Amino acid sequence: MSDISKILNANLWDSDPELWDLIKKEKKRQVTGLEMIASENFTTMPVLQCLSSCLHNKYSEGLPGQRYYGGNEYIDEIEILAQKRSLEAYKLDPEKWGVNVQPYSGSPANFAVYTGVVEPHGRIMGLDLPDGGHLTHGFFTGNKKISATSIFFESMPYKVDPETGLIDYNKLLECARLFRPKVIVAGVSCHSRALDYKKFREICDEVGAYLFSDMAHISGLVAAGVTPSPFEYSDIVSTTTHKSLRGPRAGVIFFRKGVKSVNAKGEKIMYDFESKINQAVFPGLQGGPHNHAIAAIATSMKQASTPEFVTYAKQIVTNAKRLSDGLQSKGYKIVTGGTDLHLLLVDLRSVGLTGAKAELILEEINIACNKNTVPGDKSALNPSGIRLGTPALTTRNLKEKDIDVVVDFLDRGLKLAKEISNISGPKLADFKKVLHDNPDIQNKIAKLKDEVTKYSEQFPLPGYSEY
Ligand code: DSN
Repeated sequence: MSDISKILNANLWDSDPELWDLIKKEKKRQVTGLEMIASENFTTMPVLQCLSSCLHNKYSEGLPGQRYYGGNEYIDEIEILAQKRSLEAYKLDPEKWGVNVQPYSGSPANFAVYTGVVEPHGRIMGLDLPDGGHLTHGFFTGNKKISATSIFFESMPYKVDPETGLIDYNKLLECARLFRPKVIVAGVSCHSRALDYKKFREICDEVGAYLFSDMAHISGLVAAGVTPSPFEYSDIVSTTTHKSLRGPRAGVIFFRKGVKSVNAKGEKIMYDFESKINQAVFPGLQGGPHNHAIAAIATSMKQASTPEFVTYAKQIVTNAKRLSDGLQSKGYKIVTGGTDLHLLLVDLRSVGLTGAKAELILEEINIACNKNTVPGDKSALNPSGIRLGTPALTTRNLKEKDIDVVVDFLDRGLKLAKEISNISGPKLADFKKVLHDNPDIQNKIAKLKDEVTKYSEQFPLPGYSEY
């Protein structure tokens, strides 16, 4: 074989053992740990096969039938299939809804929506990041505009009630009346309750705003019909496809089209989102679509339309409720008192722990989660809670009885964190020092990690190769 042929045809494991070794280590981490990051999942073999297919090779700027390059006969068919299946997965009438499947992921999708329908420095309201919103819904701090949404547009946050943890819709209305936003975003990254889309619609109608729902976290639950759908009340809906939907790392935007209303003279007023959003995605913000990801969207939307997926989505919620009940029975405070969805937020203030310490100890015992602000937290840099989700564990076929075992692991891990904190005092640096240097603590961590590892290994990732 010539040198060039060797490079072109070699297996990754032969041509780049250094990288291959790292991939295998990551695979081992995924198999031997409990993945409880609420936004993560293990995607399916068909999705992975699309992602590593020849579709990756093709440039296809533009939309099907209107490409800037030749050779897109099959790419067009694939994108049209992805569009059709995306509408079908959410039972949308193609006369009334359009869809763009090209956004690279959720953040570019959201920025394309703002770029398309809000003028520069136009006004946007979204749930504040520390209250469970997303960066792209307009996050800024007292001295810095953090998200590009707050740099290129004017954003104003709405909040949750610090006592109940629930969205304060009255306050949102009051602020919206003053701020007069062009867009109100209904969407969350860390909120365990279903949103009241009807109420959002009423508020939008009163202040003349578009209702833009970002259903990224819950799009699998919406497709399965196990949580209220944003489509009935929204003008525009975006989603990532890799969270509860279990598809590829990508984004999708749905927008209303067709007749919006008929005026007094009998003239039809049409929605005008389609060209604005399509043009914002390309050529406004992106270049060539990721065709391998678009194919993977197509196959994951097909999966999401099956009875098996409904069973999966129901189990995600059942598992999250069981997790919440189990933790509450062991004395932990769950923000809002429980969950309707796939995640929950544990408020650790009453047990004298911080989110950072909890995240750290759980990582030490092979449980992945993330520290998170809880309502009323003074500092976003030192949050008081952890966010736990069940989509990934449910993909690995954990059921209620298994969640009880997970609750026990979490409780033992958090009690160990408390023991360390009692020795170290409040500072995280001192906590880390005790965690790493104290032989008794190290022994306890090693024992618990071993139990978690052995338990996790009983739940293989179905259909997966060694990478
Ligand atoms: N990073 C995601 C999450 O964890 O919620 C949101 O994009």
